[in-house]
Parts: sequence; structure tokens; C-alpha cells
Amino acid sequence: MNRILATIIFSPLLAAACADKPACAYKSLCDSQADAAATGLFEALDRCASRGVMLGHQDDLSYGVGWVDAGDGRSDVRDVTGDYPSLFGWDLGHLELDSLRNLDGVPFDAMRRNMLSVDRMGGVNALSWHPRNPLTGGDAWDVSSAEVVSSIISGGALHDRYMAWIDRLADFLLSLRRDDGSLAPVIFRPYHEMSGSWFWWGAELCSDDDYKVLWRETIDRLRSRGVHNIVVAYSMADYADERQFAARYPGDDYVDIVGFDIYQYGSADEFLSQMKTKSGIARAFADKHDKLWAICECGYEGIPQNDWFTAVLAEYACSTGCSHLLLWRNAHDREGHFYASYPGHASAEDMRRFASRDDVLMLSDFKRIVQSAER
Ligand code: BMA
Repeated sequence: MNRILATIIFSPLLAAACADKPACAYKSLCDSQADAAATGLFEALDRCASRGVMLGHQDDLSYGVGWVDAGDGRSDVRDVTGDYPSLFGWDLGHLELDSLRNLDGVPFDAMRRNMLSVDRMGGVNALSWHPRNPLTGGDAWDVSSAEVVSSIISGGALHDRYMAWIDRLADFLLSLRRDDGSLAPVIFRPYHEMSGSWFWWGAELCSDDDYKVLWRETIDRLRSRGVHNIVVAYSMADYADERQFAARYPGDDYVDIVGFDIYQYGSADEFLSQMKTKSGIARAFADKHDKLWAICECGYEGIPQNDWFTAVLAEYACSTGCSHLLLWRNAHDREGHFYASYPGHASAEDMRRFASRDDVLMLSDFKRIVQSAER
């Protein structure tokens, strides 16, 4: 599918048609050497954003409440709604250590296998990364030193060692080979929630300039290793205006999707007011920079409100031009740590209703839109 879409995008006819429009319907990727699959993915995301929001779920095929992957395609989202999500999130944390499993115990081999099966099914894969602290040896949440980023960017004592970590990411991204030899495309979302200070790359842990250098050097290193199958996402935590949103933005040549992570912790009113502010700013920024915008992580842990999906989440996520929203993971080994519903939970019927909205795109909806574009 992606190759065909890429051909459509780059057809001289379409280029001419777009030339005289202020905002061309087709955005281009920040990587001038992006391969056909990544280009096709981005075009599909762009096309779908005007039709509805793609529903995503982290670790959807790896485990759910009360089960772990047995290779049978089980999914809490599918068990509740009858369809898979259109977007599947995964996390690369601990890949940098050459570990066989990620920070949540998911074997990287199984992750690769599942990602390729998502790609075959016609879904979208999105990667986040919670790398360990390269200076202290602690985890991604180890904020005991404000010297970490300066020590790993060019000129820092750990730069070469850190670049070897990025090379491991490159190896993984280049291992996502389809049967026909091409690479599966993936959304890559590094160094997220950078306006907060709970990760070693956070606001109070490094300067905006050092953060931007880290981002650019990471993407440049991947590109120099031949990685051209990624769509890059910049995902903030809290911000109140465009200046704050843009503070760590590494530049239009290094980002394709802008967005934010958002969770409900207090009242629905508080959550909705944040959603309104954050989505309004992200959307305006995306329009100005010709990028897509997305809710890169979201949810309400344990879903304590039975109609949360239709009564709260739907308000600013659907029909607003948002490309996708990713519900966080349904842990199998941490009581109450789940963000999508599962069979038997009181929110299941509501999530099913949410998923059946015309402007919420499940896997079959996404495929229908992409296939109609191919015809
Ligand atoms: C957090 C929690 C953790 C997890 C981490 C990375 O939000 O879900 O349990 O280890 O994400 O997936």
C-alpha cells in the first residue's frame, strides 16, 4: 500500500496541483531521504486525520489484564470492541543495553514479530523509548544529575558510548524487514514529556539547547546508519502557550508529528481544560509548521468513570484533526495499571461505543480509508 501511496504523492500532477495551494493536502516528511514506506505511512496518517482519530494502544499484543502474549493475536481492545486498534505502541527501553527484553519484560524478538504482523495487517506501529540513565546507570526516571545530557552530546565524555546506544536502535529499526525485503515504517517518539522534569532529559535536567542537540544528534546518527523508515514525533507534557510548547522543538527538519501526553489524575473538568489548552496549541503549531498533531499518550488509570471514553475523552480527541491517540498499557503484572478497557470491566460497553464512532478509526476503518485512496 505504502509504495503506491508514495507514488501518488510524488506524481508530478499532484505536485503541480499542490503548488498553488497555501497548505498542500500532502505534507512531506522531515527526512528528505525517507523511504517509500515511511512516506506512504505519513501520507496515510495525514489523510486519516481529517476523517477521525486513530485509536492506539500501548503493548496491545504483548499482554493485557490477566494474560501475556501466547502468539495468538490476543488484544484487550479487540476483545472489547471487536476490532484491533489502528495504531500499536511499543517501547524500546533497555534495547540500548542489548537486553533481550524491554523494561516491561517484553522480549524484543516478540516485539519485532508482532510489529511485522501489525504491518502485514495494515496497522501502524509507534515506538517510544525509556532509555536508562547513561551517566548514573539508573533508570529513565533517575534525575539525580543535571549533567547527563551534556555528557552524551558532542564534546561530552560519554558521547561515543551513547552513540553506540543509538546504533542499537538503528539495528532494531533496520531489522523490521518485510517478506519483500522493504522495511516496515514506524513512528519514533524519543525523549518525550520533556517539559516535565521526571526523566533525565527533562526541563530542569538540561538546557533547551542541549536537549535540541541531543535530539538532532540522535536523528542524524540514525539517518547516517541508513534509517529512513521513521516518522518522528515530538511529544510534550505540560505547557500553557506556544512559546513553552516550542521551547525544545529541534526544528522542522527533525520532526513530523507534534503532540503531547496527557492523563487524567483529578476531575474530568480539569482534564478537559488541559485537553482544550494543549490540543489547541499543538494544533495551531502543527498547522503553522505543516506537521501532524497527535495525543501521543493518554488515559485514566484504572478507568474509574464508566463512561469516560464517550463522556470525557471524546470531547477534544475526535473530529479535531488529531491524527491519533495512544492509550497507555494494560499491565498484566501491576494491579489496576490499565488504560484501555478489558472484558468484564465496567467501562467495556462505553469503550465499545467510543470505538464504534465514525470519527474513531479502528484497524478496519483505517484500512478502508487507505484502500480507497489506492483505488
Ligand atoms: C509507565 C508505567 C511503567 C512502565 C513505563 C514504560 O508509564 O506504565 O510501569 O514501565 O511506563 O512502559
